[in-house]
Amino acid sequence: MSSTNKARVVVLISGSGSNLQALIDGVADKSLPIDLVAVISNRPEVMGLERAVKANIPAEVLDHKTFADRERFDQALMAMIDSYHPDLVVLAGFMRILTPEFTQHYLGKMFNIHPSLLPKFQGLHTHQRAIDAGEKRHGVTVHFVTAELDGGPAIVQASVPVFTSDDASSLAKRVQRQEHVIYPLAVKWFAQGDLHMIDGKSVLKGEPLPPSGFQIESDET
Ligand code: NHR
Ligand code: GAR
Repeated sequence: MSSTNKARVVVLISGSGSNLQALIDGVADKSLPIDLVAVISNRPEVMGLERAVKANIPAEVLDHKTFADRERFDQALMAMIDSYHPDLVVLAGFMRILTPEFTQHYLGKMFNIHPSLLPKFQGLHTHQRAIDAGEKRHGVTVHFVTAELDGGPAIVQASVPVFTSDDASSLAKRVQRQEHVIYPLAVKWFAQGDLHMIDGKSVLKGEPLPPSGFQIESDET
C-alpha cells in the first residue's frame, strides 16, 4: 500500500504524550498502518510536542488560555485539525472538555483513552478514586467521543489488578502499560476499516461490541 492511502491521524495532547509515543513506535516498527499527520497541544512546552518533533511530525500549539471562551477555542481547534484532512482524531491525554459542536463534527472519527473501566469513574483523578472505592480491578477504556463526557461507546478495555500496597502513582503505571497496548490496537482496527460507530454502538468486523468494549485482562504486576 502506498503511504497516500493510509489513514491520516491527528493526535491531540496536553502533556507527556506517552500514548502518542506508543503510536509513533507502532508506525516506526510498521505494525500500525497510519500516517501521523499532526500533533496539537493546548499547552505549550509539553514533552509530547518534543516527541512529535523528534518523529518529524508537524507539532502545533493552540493555547486555550488565549481564547475568550470554549466555543472560540473549539472553532479554532477544528480549523487547525481540518487543515490536515484527518480520517481520525485521537485524544491522547487531552485535558479540555469539548463542545457538542466539536464532538458532532468528528462523530464516529474521534477516540479518547480514559483511565478507568468505564462506566466506572468518569472524569478526573480516576486512580485514587478506584483505590478509595476498594476496587479489586481497575483499568483503561478506549471509546468513541460523543457530547457526553466519557460516555461514548467503548471500543476496547483492559483491566489490571489493584494491590493493597498500591498508591495512585503505582496503579497509574500499571494501567499505562495497558494504555500503550490498547490504543495502537484500536487505531489499527479503525485504519484497516474494521471498526465503525453505527447507531451509537461500536462495531468490530461487522459484529456489535459489548457495552464495555472488547475485553483484555492483564495480570501483570
Ligand atoms: N469532550 C467531550 N465532549 N466528550 C468526551 O468524552 C471527552 C471530551 C474532552 C476530553 C477526555 C476526558 C478523560 O478521558 C475527554 C473526553 C478533561 C476533563 C476536564 O474536566 C474531563 C474529562 C476528560 C478530559 N477538563 C477540565 C476542563 O475544564 C480541565 C482540566 C485541566 O486542564 O487539567 O476542560 O478523562
Ligand atoms: C493517560 O494515562 C490517559 O489515560 C490520561 O492521561 C494520561 C496521559 O498520558 N487521560 C486522561 O486523564 C484524560 N482526562 P500521556 O500524555 O503520557 O499519554
